[in-house]
Amino acid sequence: MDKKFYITTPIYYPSANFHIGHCYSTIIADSIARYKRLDGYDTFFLTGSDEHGQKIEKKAQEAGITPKEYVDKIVENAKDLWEQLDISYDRFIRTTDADHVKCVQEIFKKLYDKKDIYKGEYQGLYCTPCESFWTETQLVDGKCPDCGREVQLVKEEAYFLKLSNYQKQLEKFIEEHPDFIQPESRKNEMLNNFIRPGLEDLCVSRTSFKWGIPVTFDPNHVVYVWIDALSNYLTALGYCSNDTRMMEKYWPADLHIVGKEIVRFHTIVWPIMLMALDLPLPKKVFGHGWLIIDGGKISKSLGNYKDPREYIAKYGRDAVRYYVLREIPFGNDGNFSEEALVSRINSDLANIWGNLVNRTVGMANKYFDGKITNKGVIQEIDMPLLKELDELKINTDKLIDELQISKVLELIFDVLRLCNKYIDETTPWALAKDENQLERLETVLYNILEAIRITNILLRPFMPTSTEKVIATIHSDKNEFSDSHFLNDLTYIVDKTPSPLFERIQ
Ligand code: ME8
Repeated sequence: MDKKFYITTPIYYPSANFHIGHCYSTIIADSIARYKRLDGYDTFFLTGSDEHGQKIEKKAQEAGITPKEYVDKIVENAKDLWEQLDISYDRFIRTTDADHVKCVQEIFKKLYDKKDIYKGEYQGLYCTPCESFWTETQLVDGKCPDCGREVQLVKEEAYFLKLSNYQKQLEKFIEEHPDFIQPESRKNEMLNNFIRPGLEDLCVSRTSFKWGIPVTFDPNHVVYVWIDALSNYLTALGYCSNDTRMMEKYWPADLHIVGKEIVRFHTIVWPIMLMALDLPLPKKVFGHGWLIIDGGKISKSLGNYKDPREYIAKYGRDAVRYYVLREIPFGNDGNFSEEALVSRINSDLANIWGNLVNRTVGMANKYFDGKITNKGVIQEIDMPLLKELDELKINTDKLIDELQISKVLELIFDVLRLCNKYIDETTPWALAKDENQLERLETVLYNILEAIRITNILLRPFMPTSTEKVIATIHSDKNEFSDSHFLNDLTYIVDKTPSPLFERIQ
């Protein structure tokens, strides 16, 4: 069977410009998508914007423009941000795209015809900023448990999705697929706090505002924004079109990357929609932690953040990518601060990686006029480094599958650190003084160049720009994942005057 990989980010609300938290999910997804592509998977990477709902309607009203004008501006800004961060998405889906609108209408109708959606009356509590319904008992101090703001009592005629019908089936699926919800702690939270206590049917239409996808057979109603949004993962594959190739190739999704606060929608509502549509369920939903600023979640509605472009302009896109990927361990929250970003640039990117490349290229120029081949004078002291290089790809593959992105970078940087230690131990400057040691010296430099080349291949998904620079500096033409092991017979001709990979920041 062909290797395929379908990965998605949440589609974000364009209620305000995207911030570093949105960058975080998108950079993770981009890095994994790039990794899988380089690893030979036919990959489809989807991101986009979730444009309907009461919140956006209100924002547009406040700004005195139509909702579509309002979101158009923010989407343009978002696409520019993704370009600046080198996000390699295959489609940016907008929930206002014609194919999506049509498909959501068809999905809604299909579920209605199957009697999984029925008409009733909704009376309950709604948090507009989160576009979430809550029950009295779910509130915390009478407020929205997700954002802490006031909820409103709403009462309207509405359609409902029969979540209750699928409760047992969902519980069984989650128990039989221990990898479906990651990390494990979120799985337990979903089972114990939400599913096992009993699922109430979900209100899936609204009549009190207009900015949404109309229900075709009852146009006073617009489709609830979460039903609209979750469907994007299918509509982007042409689920409702005549061309079934994308669905056949990519469905089910391999990985939905989401923030921890929306795991609930992705592991309860979404699987139930899919069961009702008789479609297989996604293989994995990964609920990552939040970037925190001064102890609080960075959030559009709190406005406690800077435009990510400021960091990109100041430090470069790869530094921002590296920092967010490296700083936050699997599934945890992590503090975001400019100081920590600078400190990561200095300690890892400049001191370890940049310094290694500079030193090595400098020595290759000084001792061999920039040309290095393998003289094969191996010694015992080379073994730890060669062994690490041998196992590196196997280890990064495993960590990627476990979604331990921070650990992947830690592992690769450990090897770079080991190279710096190897230089200190093999003392090329001493070897250079002895005529009889020149072949050994060239072997040492060859080993280090191999280490630079191999680590660079595996860093490509995470830092696409800087790794291109390294490739150009050492003039390597073996840069595919299939080349990520020690090769004996390369000739390196390094740059005479390379510019530093990363400058130290004062
Ligand atoms: O929830 N730290 O959109 P949204 C880390 N439209 N990630 C963060 C973050 C932070 N501080 N802030 C936001 C929605 N995110 C829906 C999604 S999907 C079918 C519909 C990221 O604009 C994280 O991925 O509120 C979070 O889940 C998402 O942005 C929320 O984006």
